[in-house]
Amino acid sequence: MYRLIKQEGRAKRGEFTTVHGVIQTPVFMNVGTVAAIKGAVSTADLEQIGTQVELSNTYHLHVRPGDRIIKQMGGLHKFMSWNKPILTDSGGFQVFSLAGLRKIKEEGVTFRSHIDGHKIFMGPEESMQIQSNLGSTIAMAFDECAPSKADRMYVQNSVERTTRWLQRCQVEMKRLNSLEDTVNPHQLLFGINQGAIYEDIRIEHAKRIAEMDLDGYAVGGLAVGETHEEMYHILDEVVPYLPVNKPTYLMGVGTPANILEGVERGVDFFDCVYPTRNGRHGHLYTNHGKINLFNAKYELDSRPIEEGCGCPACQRYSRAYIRHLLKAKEMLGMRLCVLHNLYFYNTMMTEIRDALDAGRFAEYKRHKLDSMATPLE
Ligand code: PRF
Ligand code: ZN
Repeated sequence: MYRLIKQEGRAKRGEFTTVHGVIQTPVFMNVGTVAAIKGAVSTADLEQIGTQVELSNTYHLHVRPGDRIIKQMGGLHKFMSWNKPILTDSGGFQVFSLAGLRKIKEEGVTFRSHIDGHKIFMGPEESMQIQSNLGSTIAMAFDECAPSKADRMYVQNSVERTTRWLQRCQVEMKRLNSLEDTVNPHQLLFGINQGAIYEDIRIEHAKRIAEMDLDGYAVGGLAVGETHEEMYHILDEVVPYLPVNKPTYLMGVGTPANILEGVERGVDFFDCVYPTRNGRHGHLYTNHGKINLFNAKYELDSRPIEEGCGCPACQRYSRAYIRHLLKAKEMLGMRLCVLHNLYFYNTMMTEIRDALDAGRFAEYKRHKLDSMATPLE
């Protein structure tokens, strides 16, 4: 149940109530693809750094350890000991981006496991069944994310099939939620808008799915090779056709700047591997831009990653020490960097919500972008 608390231009400040708790939006979901946040970050850590929603992947968990095992263990929440909301991506995107040799048909997609190469079939029903076994709070529709360079004819056909898949997802999710031994009988379903960078295809598709009364709407197929300006333009064109009284989710986006631009255009949910992936490589987000701890200039730097940061890394450790850990390939180095980056993202989202509450988002956005573009040293 989504409640629109406040709007500033198109930017939305919302509250999404689920069986696993309330999500304050705009929100950044912390990515734990295989039910683990990369960088040895535990669910206890997530609670400490202000994570509201964890995101896992249908495809990965189906391949290993298997969704049936997770169901037998009482569902994903119990399995990973996380009692707040979880969103699962449908497998659509991962099948197209990861898995080898694939064949797309009306029924679904046949592909090979990236673990052991065995053949797997996944269609809308299979994706819903797997997500139902996981018992996530929010399931994503099974879609095709067309390549950014796909021609118009390909995208048109692909989007039409994605719409038919969405109808099948909705029917199957309804059936699964009514079964007696369902892990989470209140599982929600979000639809996904596609259409590459063809505005008219995007808008037609947005209108179609908006009529379907889903629990939320994602904009997929962006951040796949188009320019930032193209992405912002598509959001300008498409978000107005998605229901304002439902959450909007921009999949796989992005940098802090991308998120600020997304919020301005009406997005509620974001997710991205940047804070975890960059953290593992010693790339850290600060209010004065990104820093790379491998840089020699931090060898004797006794300051925390960021002065005034409340994260577990900055509360105790110096840049010099964390740099040493990274260079020594100690797991603690990666862990501290990932904790800082996730804390940075989560804290930015809190600031965004506070700014929206105060009717000062435009001002906040300008200051944050200015500050991030101005290095300290
Ligand atoms: N579809 C799905 N998951 C996604 C995407 C998509 O288009 C993207 C695109 N950035 C990220 N994750 N199902
Ligand atoms: Zn910090």
